[in-house]
Amino acid sequence: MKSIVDTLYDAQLGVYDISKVTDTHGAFDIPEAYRLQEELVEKFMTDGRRIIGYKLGLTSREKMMQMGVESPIHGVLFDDMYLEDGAIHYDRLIHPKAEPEVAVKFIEDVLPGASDDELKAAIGFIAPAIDIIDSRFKDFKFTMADVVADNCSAAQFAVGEWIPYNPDETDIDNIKAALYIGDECASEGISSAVLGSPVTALMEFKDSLAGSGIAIKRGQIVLTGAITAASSFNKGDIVTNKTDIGSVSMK
Ligand code: OOG
Ligand code: MG
Repeated sequence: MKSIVDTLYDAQLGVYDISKVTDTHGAFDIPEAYRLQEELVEKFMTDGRRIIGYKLGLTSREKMMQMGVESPIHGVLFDDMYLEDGAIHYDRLIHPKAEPEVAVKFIEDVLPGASDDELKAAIGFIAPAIDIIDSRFKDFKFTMADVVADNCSAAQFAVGEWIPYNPDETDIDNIKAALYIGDECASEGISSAVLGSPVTALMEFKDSLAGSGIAIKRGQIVLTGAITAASSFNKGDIVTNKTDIGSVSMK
């Protein structure tokens, strides 16, 4: 029988959906799910993909309710997921959905065990972002262990213009965001929906890495998690996240 990692890897590269691996391979816990994610990430890196940051997921109540899970998760962003020109690669997507998010860019390393203040001081820029999620599981139905092993449904993402972040001045908790599919507003929300503040989500993420030896590196991007529930879209749609700090579109 094919391993969990090979099953997820093949589904992603072959662009087809699969049953939950907790059904086909039996239940496993969250630490094991992160171990599988790491193995999957290593397999992709052997193919030449490069880690450029991380994504946080299920950080808002709306997303937790939509997906039926109850605590935040994290995954890896690769260089070829970044849509610098906003052109969506549909040939790599099974059943994509879009989420309005706030992205941050780090200008200093955040070492394991860093304090909250050190983390804040290491954030150089923030920007509006769209996270395209594409669960490899049928109908986006999964347990927390499944979705963690599947690199948190990571697929592609776009980021708008970066603006400087100042921990004392930037009001990162009150950014209004509205996701448009074409001319239609699919969802709207405010960045405080993400655990009260995207910075809180980042702090929890940093703390969760403490035992793993992984550091956030200078230059890396982190998607801080969906502000609203995710919305489906189709080929040809212009998808836009309109926010108080600017907008970003993809097509
Ligand atoms: C998991 C990924 C969730 C977010 O921002 O909450 C996520 C999923 O819903 O498929 O990216
Ligand atoms: Mg997301």
